[in-house]
Amino acid sequence: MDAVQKVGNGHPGTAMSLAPAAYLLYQRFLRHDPADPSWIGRDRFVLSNGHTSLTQYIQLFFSGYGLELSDLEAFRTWGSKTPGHPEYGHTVGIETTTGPLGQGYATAVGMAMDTRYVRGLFDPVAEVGRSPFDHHVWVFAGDGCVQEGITGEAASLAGHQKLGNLIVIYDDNHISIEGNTEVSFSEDVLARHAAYGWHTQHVDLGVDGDVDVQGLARAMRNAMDETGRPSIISLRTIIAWPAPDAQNTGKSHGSALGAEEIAKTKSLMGMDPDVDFAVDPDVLAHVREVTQRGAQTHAQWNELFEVWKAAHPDKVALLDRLLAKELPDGLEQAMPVFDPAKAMATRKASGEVINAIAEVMPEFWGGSADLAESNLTTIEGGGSFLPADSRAPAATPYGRILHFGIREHAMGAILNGIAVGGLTRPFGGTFLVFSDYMRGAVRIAALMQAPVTYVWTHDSIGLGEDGPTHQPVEHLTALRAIPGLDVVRPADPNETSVCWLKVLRDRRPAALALTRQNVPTLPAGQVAGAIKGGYVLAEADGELQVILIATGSEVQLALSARDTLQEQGVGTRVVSMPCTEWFDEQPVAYRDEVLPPAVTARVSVEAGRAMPWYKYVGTAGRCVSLEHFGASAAYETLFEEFGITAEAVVDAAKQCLS
Ligand SMILES: Cc1ncc(C[n+]2csc(CCOP(=O)(O)OP(=O)(O)O)c2C)c(N)n1
Ligand SMILES: [Mg+2]
Repeated sequence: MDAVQKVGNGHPGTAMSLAPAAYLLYQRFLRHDPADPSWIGRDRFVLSNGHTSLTQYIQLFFSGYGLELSDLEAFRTWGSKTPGHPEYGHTVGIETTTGPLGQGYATAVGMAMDTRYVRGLFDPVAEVGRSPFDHHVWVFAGDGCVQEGITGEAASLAGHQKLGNLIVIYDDNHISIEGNTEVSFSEDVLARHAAYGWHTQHVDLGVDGDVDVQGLARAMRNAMDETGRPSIISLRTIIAWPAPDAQNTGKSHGSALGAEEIAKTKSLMGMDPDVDFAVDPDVLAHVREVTQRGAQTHAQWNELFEVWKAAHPDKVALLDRLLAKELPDGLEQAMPVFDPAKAMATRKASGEVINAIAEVMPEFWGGSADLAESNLTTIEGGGSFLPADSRAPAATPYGRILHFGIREHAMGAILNGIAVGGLTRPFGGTFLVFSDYMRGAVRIAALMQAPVTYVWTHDSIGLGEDGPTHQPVEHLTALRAIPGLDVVRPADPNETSVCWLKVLRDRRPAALALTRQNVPTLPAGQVAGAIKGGYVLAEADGELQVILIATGSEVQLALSARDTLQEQGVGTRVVSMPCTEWFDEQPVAYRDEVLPPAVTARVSVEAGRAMPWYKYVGTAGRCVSLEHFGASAAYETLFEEFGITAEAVVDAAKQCLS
C-alpha cells in the first residue's frame, strides 16, 4: 500500500491478497538459497501476473536477496531495482521478465521442459526427484494470464508433456481491470486444465482472521507429490483484502488506495496508521531466517551433487563448459561448407548446419510448430522430446526434437524459458509470416537478451503458390524494428553456415530468415565477411560508381545486375547485407569502407518493404522492394510481375546515376 501510495501509481490490491501465498512459498516451499541466486539446483519462481511485482519484491526483500526497504520505497522510479514489472537481469532473484499477461506462464512451461532435458544430459537414469538436476517451477498467474491464448497453448502442451515439476497457483479473485470478471469470463478454469491433463485443486484462502494458509500448504504439498502431471491450484482470494472499502474492487488492481483507506487498513491490522513502510526489526529477523533454510537445503544438495560428480566424471566437463557459457572445441571445423556447383535453398542449408552443430553440441535442441519438414529443423536421430509413456514414434523423455504443435506464441515463450535456464541452446521454427503469431514472446526474448534462435523459412514471395497469406512482406521490417533482435537473411548456403556460427557465438536472440526456393551457392571463400553483417561480395571493375545492397535470395539479382552494368561501363559494387544489426555494430571505418560516403548512387534489393533500407541508400538512392501484398503463383512469375528483377535493379541504378 505504502509503496504504491508513495509513487502515486502501481498495483496494490493483488500484492495484498497474494501476500500470504507468496510468503508461504518463499518461506516454506521454494527451494532457494538467497546467498546463491544462480544455484542450478534452485526451484524457479515465475510471477506471470507481473503487474503485482510487489508480491515478489517484498519476498525478495524478506528473503535477503539484496533488496532493502529503500528499494521498495523507490518502487517504479528511475534507476530503482524495483521497476513496475519484474525484469530479468535487472533485479536479483527475478527469473524471467513478465508483464504481458500469459508470457510468464508459458515461459515457465519452457523452464519445466528444460529441467527434463538437462537431467537427460546429465543424470538420465536417476529416479524422478532424486537427481541434483531436478527442481520445481512455481508460477503465480491471474485471471488475465489464464484468459490469454498463449496460456491455453502452453497449458495444452504442458499437459501433453506431463510436466510433473510444474505448479501453477492461479489467483482466482474474479476481478480484473474492468471490475468483476462476470463481464467477460465464465469458464471453469480447472475443468479446462483437467481436460489438458493437469492435476487440479481448489483452495479458498478465506478472509477475516481465518486465512487458510494451512489449506494452501496442503494443496502445495499435494502438487509436489504429483510427479506425473503439471498441477494447478485455483486459489480464491479477495483482491486488496483487508482494506475495508477497496477490497474486491477493480480499482484496487491498479490505483493507489489513498491515504485515508491506507490508514484505515493499517488500523484494522493493528498497525500504527501514521507510520509508512513499517517493518519491525523482529519481523525482519524472523523472515530472514529463510536464509538458513536456504543454506541447509543447498548443503544437502551439495552432497547429492558430489555423489553425482564422482559417478559421472565424463559429464562434469560438459557441465563445466555449459556453466562457463563456452562453445565446444571443433565447432567451427564442424560447420558445413557447400559446393558452389549446386544451388540449394537456404532452409536446406540451415537443416544441414543444424545437424552438424548437433553432432558437437549436446546442449543444442529445438524443433518447429508442426512445420519441421518445411523448416528443416529436425536433428536426425535426436529422438522426440515426449513423456516416457508416449506412443509417438521415436519418443524419449530426453529427445532433442521439440514438437510444439501449432502453437507459435507458446513456442516463443517456451524457447525463452529454456534459454534463461542458461545451460542449453534452443531453436524453434515456423514460416516467417507467422513470426507475427509469436511476436509477443520474441519481444521479451529481445528485452531479456535470451539466446533463442528462430528458424523462419519461406521468407518472401519466393515461397510462391501459397499466396499472400503466407508471403511475408512487412515482416523483415517489423522484426528489425525490435531492439536487440538480430535479423539474419543469408544470401546462400555458405552465408547460412557462417551466420549460424556467429549466432551461436554471440548468444543473443537471432532470427534466421531463410528461403524456400533454391538459390545459387557462392564460393565459401567469398562469404566470410557475412559475420560483419555486410561486406563487399563483388567489387566494382574500374571506378566505383554505384553500390547495390542486397539480402537473401535477392543477392543473385544484384550480382546479375552488376554484370549488366559493368558491361555498360558502370563500375558496380555488390554488398551482401545479411544482418543490418551486425553491420551497424562495425566501426565507422569499416562501414565507410563498404559504403563509402562519397558514393551516393546506391540501390537496395530486398523482396519486402523498403522501410529499413532508406538509411543505407540515402536520399539519392533507390529501393527495389515490395510495397504491397503478394499473390498466388509460381515464384518466378511473382518476381517478374512485381518487378523484383535484375533489370529493375539496373534501371534503379541508372536513375540514381542520372
Ligand atoms: C497482454 C496484456 N494485455 C493487457 C495487459 C494490461 N493489464 C495488466 S493487468 C490487467 C488485468 C489483469 O487481471 P488479473 O490477472 O485478474 O489481475 P488482478 O487484478 O486480479 O491482479 C490488464 C488487462 C497486460 N499487462 N498484458
Ligand atoms: Mg483477477
